[in-house]
Amino acid sequence: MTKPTLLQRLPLGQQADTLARLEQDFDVIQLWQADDQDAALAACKDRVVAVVTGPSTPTPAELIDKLPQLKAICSFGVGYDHIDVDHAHKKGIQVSNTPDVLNDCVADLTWGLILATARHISHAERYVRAGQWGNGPRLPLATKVSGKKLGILGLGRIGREIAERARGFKMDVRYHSRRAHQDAGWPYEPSLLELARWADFMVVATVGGPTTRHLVNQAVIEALGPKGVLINISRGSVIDETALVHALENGQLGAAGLDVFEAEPKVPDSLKHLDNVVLLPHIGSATVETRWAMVDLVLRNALAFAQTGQVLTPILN
Ligand code: 8YV
Repeated sequence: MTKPTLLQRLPLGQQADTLARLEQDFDVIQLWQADDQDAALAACKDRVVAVVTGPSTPTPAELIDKLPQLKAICSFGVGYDHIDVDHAHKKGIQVSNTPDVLNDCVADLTWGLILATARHISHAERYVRAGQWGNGPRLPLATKVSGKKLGILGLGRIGREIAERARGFKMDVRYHSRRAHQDAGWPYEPSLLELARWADFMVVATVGGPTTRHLVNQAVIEALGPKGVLINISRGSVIDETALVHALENGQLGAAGLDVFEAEPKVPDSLKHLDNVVLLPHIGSATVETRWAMVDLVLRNALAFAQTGQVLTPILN
């Protein structure tokens, strides 16, 4: 019996193991291996029923429309702003992501960024490596973290893990999101501007995409203020990066810790010259354990679709 065709658009984990698992139920086309990807896509487009994809290989409506038999899109990562999910749903195509398995690692990295930014860890390390300890100017004193006020924008699964970890730092937590969560153990702040005015530290943990684009604008950044610290572990698009750079350069914002940027992997050069900024290359989920769990969940979604017609972790909106 011929197997349904799956289009794998990006490499995942240990290639041999991944391929062997997918080949149990699919005829797999590894698109990224093709010398001419357009030709390879044209050759298989009329029989592809499932696609494995991720943030580095966007799935807009035009691509979905090129695949008339498509029934499932299985994406690597929890964020799905790189997929036209509404368009897929209108055509009856299921879309899955990899929720939950990365919550701990992204929340852990958030705390790494909070501490590195407030306590000048990266700056201090550069200072030691440059031989300035004992020879150069003194490092400026840092900002205390414990006991401060933490505002969280977006209290989803990751936002909650970030908030849980704040207990150890004896911090006062409030959050803002589209609506209050009745089961949340932290006070809801209906105005993002007010949250920024109140907070010492503000963490962006909301979804990306058009609904949240530039939610953190100049007014919000200025409300956080010259002593405020802004952390972003979600999507660069949520913060107006031009306004952020301007505020950091002009002392209207104290400091920023960023794992994500508007035009990744491009990072504005002006940010690289500032010592009150910590810059990371989108590594929130990048541990051996979590990346393996993400790959495993992508494969389980694809195989569940082949075996039952349903993915395991569908995106429902
Ligand atoms: C990326 C992420 O998927 O899950 C997400 O939404 O942003 C990350 O885990 C990962 O970095 C691959 O690009």
